[in-house]
Amino acid sequence: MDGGRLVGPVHRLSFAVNREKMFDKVLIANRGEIALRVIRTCREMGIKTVAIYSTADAESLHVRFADEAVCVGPPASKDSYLNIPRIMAAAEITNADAIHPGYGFLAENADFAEICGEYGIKFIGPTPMQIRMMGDKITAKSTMINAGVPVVPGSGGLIADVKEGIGLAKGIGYPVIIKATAGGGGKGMRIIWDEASFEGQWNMARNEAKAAFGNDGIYIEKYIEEPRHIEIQIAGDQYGTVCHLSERECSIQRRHQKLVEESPSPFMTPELRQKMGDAAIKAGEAINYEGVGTIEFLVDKYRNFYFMEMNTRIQVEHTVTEEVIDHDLIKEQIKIAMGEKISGKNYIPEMHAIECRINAEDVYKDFRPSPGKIVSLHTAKGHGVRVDTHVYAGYTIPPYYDSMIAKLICRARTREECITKMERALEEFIVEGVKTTIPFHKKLMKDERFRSGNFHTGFLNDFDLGTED
Ligand code: MV4
Repeated sequence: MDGGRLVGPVHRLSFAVNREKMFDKVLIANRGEIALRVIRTCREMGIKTVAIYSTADAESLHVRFADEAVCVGPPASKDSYLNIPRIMAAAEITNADAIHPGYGFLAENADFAEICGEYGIKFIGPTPMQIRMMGDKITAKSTMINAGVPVVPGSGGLIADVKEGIGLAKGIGYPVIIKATAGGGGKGMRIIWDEASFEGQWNMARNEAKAAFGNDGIYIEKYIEEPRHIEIQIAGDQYGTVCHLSERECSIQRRHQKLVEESPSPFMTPELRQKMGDAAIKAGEAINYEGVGTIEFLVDKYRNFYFMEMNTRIQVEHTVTEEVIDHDLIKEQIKIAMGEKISGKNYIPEMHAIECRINAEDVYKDFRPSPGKIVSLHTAKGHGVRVDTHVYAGYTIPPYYDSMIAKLICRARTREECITKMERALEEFIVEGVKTTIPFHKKLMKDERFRSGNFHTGFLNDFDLGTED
């Protein structure tokens, strides 16, 4: 298919009037493990699936396991997984009623969600307006303030110039952090420790934001030192009901890339969960949130918590929540998109789950990507072990996309048992042909600090990997 050219939207009746609520066919606008993850749930729900793929992914399992597959272009993401006209053409020719965007790529692209609507294709996720509001961090923050959700003290809006910034920082008190309103996930942030370095950092932040997002709007906040990153999973239906599905501890990350997530958080207490859960529900209710989403919080050592940002998509780490509450979150997403009501009840973890992200990276070479052919593979198995992956022995990991090749998730009754199980699972997880993050995870599981549960987002800054054995 040469894609590219579009013949205006085909006006179908809105799907709610046009047919039974049930989707007949879903196109998955993604690749890798998440594409496969969505296909699996669709099959269990009796929904046909359409995979899209780039020429680099012809041998990927998501292509094989879908009912149909459409090649949408060459390897570069902008020409394939981000190419909206080609994806819409694929949905049109296969007659898909809905599109699941997965995570990354177009999952938080409000224009894409809007175009789906114009084509009479249901975007499985929030409305374009909800994506836009949460995508702009200043708008998101002011929405949360109005909803009564605690936020980090800060400028409360865009800052016009250095002088205003310096004045505000004085009021807030150093250290402060500069963030880009179009940023998120750590991009375009700078910490400022004193007034002397304000102007330099300000200029750098502005230029970075302009270059990265084409938007140089920035704001400042009090810098919270040594925070934990704890997020609350929420779900909202089309009728305004919002519930929460408990927390995930996501403080184990390196350069803003999460490596390990777990639920419950070892720092959580029933009181804190109640408060953070209430705040997350208020956040969702404030925008009538439709779909599954995540409210990210910074939590300080006194268990004060502050709204950081909202992710309006399914996340990589949704699996740990699935394991501890025993629900399929992709199924929930699809049911919500089909117009089903949710019960409105909240969930608390009944088990402990940990996810280790297995990336094709050389941890001894600064986590440099290690694409190439997987010569042999033995994934972990056994009681309480789950592996979500699109790879197999003989598969070649292409160099064009992110390096995550598998998620290893263990579940047990207690955190201690879960760590023990993870150690066992990591030992039997063998990947030959490419380097992976498995050696990192093995060391982490033995680390006393990790095992104690007493860590924050800076933990990996001084984590000693030792030498390669
Ligand atoms: C902060 C912060 C401290 N104080 N904001 C990083 C990702 C982006 N979502 C916001 N981030 C942070 N915002 C204030 N006011 C520290 C971080 C931060 C961080 C947050 C979560 C997980 C890892 C992190 C690593 C470094 C900094």
